[in-house]
Amino acid sequence: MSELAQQVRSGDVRALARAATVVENRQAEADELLKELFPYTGRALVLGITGSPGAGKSTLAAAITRQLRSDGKTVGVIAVDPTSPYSGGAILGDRIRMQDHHADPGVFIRSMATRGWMGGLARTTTDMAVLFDAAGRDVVLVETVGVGQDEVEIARLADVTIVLLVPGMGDDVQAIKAGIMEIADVFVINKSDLPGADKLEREVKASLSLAHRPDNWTPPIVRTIASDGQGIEGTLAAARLFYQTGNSRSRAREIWALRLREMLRDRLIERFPKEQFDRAAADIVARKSDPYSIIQDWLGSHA
Ligand SMILES: Nc1nc2c(ncn2[C@@H]2O[C@H](COP(=O)(O)OP(=O)(O)OP(=O)(O)O)[C@@H](O)[C@H]2O)c(=O)[nH]1
Ligand SMILES: [Mg+2]
Repeated sequence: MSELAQQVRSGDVRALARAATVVENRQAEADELLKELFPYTGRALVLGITGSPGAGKSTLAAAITRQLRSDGKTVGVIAVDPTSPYSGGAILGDRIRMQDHHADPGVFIRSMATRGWMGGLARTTTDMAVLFDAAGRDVVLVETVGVGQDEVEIARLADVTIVLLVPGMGDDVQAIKAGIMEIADVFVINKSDLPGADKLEREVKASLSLAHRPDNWTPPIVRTIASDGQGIEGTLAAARLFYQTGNSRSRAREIWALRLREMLRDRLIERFPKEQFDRAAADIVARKSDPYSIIQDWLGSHA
């Protein structure tokens, strides 16, 4: 085993930070490192937290972190910010730091921006979760803004997906539109100090009664006031219940089947230099060749 992998395994926080950079930047050694570490994974509980901008995801993540720390658990936090490298992640970092986790080696936070390439974010996020798992983190929290298909994909990488809704924002309708409704294993009605929580709960219940999940799980609805630390134990209990029923396992197989496809596609494409695509495109446009022969040829020489 490489020295870095050993240090990560031993829980060395500085090594974990170095490894996280290797993974995030997809340096050449990332695959080797993850290969070494993968056998030591499968122990962490990976919780995805998703919801509209400002729903309170970071506040909830910080409150859950506080709860887990007082239970003696170690935590890794991945904040995925698809829009800006500065907002979500930095806010989460600041907030957690403000609340006594500064200099606590039991909390490791990494925020990631897309840098304009959505396609790879789900993959990098999973790799990061693998890394944190191998490093012995008991719980890995993944915060993503649930607005589009890519966020939904990221959310699917978690063992348990928590969807945050907020009263009085028409969130229920938005959630259904974005396909968020189907991915929720646990619904959290955050900001339940605001008016409209009852109405929202009724609406979520109504749409749940119409949905049918293949695993027959009915997502529980938990109310929280994350900013006051209320409802945190209930949220964790609901997430653990889903995990313990074994539902996460069967979904893990689906997720890996999808992920393998994505990895195969990525790896295959990475083998061909960009110029080769450009040249081939020029040949196609000039009718010197056709896309079918080109692909056949490429696959033949790279299969
Ligand atoms: N009233 C009320 N405000 C809350 C609650 N939870 C969070 N907030 C506030 O809502 C605002 C947004 O919270 P964040 O945790 O930053 O929300 P977020 O979903 O992480 O936001 P983005 O990462 O920017 O999408 C902050 O001002 C919080 O203090 C709550 O339960 N009740
Ligand atoms: Mg946030």
